[in-house]
Amino acid sequence: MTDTTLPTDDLDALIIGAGFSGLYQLHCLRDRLGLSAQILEVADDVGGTWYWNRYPGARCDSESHSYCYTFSEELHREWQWSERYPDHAEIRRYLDHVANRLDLKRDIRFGTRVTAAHFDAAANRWRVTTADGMQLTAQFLITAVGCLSTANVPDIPGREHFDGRWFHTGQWPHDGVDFAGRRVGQIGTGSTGIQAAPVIAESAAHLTVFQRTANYSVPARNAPLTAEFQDWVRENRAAIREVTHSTPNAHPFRIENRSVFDVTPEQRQAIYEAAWAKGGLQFRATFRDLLLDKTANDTAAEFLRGKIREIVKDPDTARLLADIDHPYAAKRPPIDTNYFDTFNRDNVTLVDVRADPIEAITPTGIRTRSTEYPLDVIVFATGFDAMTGPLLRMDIRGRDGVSLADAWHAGPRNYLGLQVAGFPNLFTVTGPGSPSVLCNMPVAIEQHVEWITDCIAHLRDRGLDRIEASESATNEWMTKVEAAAAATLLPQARHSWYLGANVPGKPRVFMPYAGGMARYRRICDEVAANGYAGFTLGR
Ligand code: N01
Repeated sequence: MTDTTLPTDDLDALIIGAGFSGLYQLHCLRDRLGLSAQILEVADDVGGTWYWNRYPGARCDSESHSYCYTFSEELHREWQWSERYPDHAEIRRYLDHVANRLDLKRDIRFGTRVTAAHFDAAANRWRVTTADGMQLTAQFLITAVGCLSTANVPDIPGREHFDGRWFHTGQWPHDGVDFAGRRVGQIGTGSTGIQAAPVIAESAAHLTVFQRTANYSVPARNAPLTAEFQDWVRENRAAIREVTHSTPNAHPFRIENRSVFDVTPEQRQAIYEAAWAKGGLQFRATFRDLLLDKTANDTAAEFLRGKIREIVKDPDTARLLADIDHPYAAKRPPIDTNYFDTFNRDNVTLVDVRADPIEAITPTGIRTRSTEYPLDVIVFATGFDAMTGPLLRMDIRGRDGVSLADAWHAGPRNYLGLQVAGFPNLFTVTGPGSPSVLCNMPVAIEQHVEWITDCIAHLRDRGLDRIEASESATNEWMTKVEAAAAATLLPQARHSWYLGANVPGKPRVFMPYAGGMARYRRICDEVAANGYAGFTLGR
């Protein structure tokens, strides 16, 4: 698989991953700064998370006109999205278009898994090893590995003896899965499971959804884009960008500057109804205090529970679906197409595995404490070892051979989510400690990639060749990350992957920076304007 036509000698920069981050990073370093740079990518094409996530219903929850690059007027003008939310195939087509348009593929080594990256202090080089035994060196190493790319398949006893087929949504077969006539069990009701269940139910003989934590969801209201809207998008790149750059979650709509308590209960109900009818993540933007004040949040939570009870006809099923243990949006809020209505189908059953835990996978199905469910297919919509997983599965070692796994044994620690003390010239695009997953990702990615590019240009312009985050700046930043989360209701979702709680043994640390993308951008700009304050620059 490895492309043997690419040079393997010393490069200025190596980038790991060919998704949104890696592609833009390659373009910036190679075409703007004139560096020698390559991407190493395990898949055999571009796409990043969208290369792998092809499960039924896989579609972006960000609206298409903001789920794209904004750095190029030409790219913006020549690409037209077809739906309010792009599906996985359309996003792959978009990234393929970008890669071809910018002629990026000639510097991507596909089918190449990085297994190790060790910093050689004497040579000031990163020595990178791949699974097929190749060795490459580079001055700068940039991880563009995504936040949600290490599948979390729970270690349920007996899985290896299951006679049917099982799949994790994040590693979905490219030729699809035929559910016709099959009894399907789906474990997991996060954003992925909520997208997948309605589509699986349409073709499966029977779908059993195993729910451990009930979840809120707001209708996506996906639809084809009108020609008028497409024209508006084409002509309004700057205005869309202005909004995505100034809002905390980097979406193309603003959070209303009003408190839940500024309006009467009747007005509030009308606001929630209108947001429900409009659909999408804008529901979270109806009031500024939804994620700050539990009493304010309760009003949205109760509205959404009421919708579940209204939609789902069987009262016991409705009760289980509405029995939600966390504030609205304290976990990443899903949006859906017919999720709750799916439980009105004759061929769909909900099982509460909090009350009746899964004990084993048997050769013929899933056994809970009380019941055996015969199945032909099991779908694990069980999420990811988020944020740190993709980094820690590589053997990354900094100065003095210290491993990233050791440096992060109690949870990720870094400065601005961009650099780890002791790991010079290593940059982590959308790493833990940055807003990343709390945002519309392409906006967060562009900011990181441009900051890293400017930083490397700064070093080169001054004849410097090394940059490393200081310990003291790291300590201060980690305090800010913790304080930003504590100021919100986000840590109240005890089972959230933001906290690492979904992976047994993972340290419970709130990983992303919750202070908002706009504020984060200002902080990063100030750090750069102050000569990269908090970093040590040298030769
Ligand atoms: O994963 P999740 P996801 N037994 O971790 C359950 C992004 N995304 O893939 O909550 C039984 O949220 C687990 O239960 P619990 C988005 O950022 C984006 O759905 O731990 N159940 C939960 O219900 C999202 O947040 C888009 O109690 C088990 C589910 O599996 C992130 O990806 C679309 C279990 C996992 O939910 C991850 O979402 C989809 C076990 N042993 C996702 N282990 C778009 O924008 C886990 N669960 C398109």
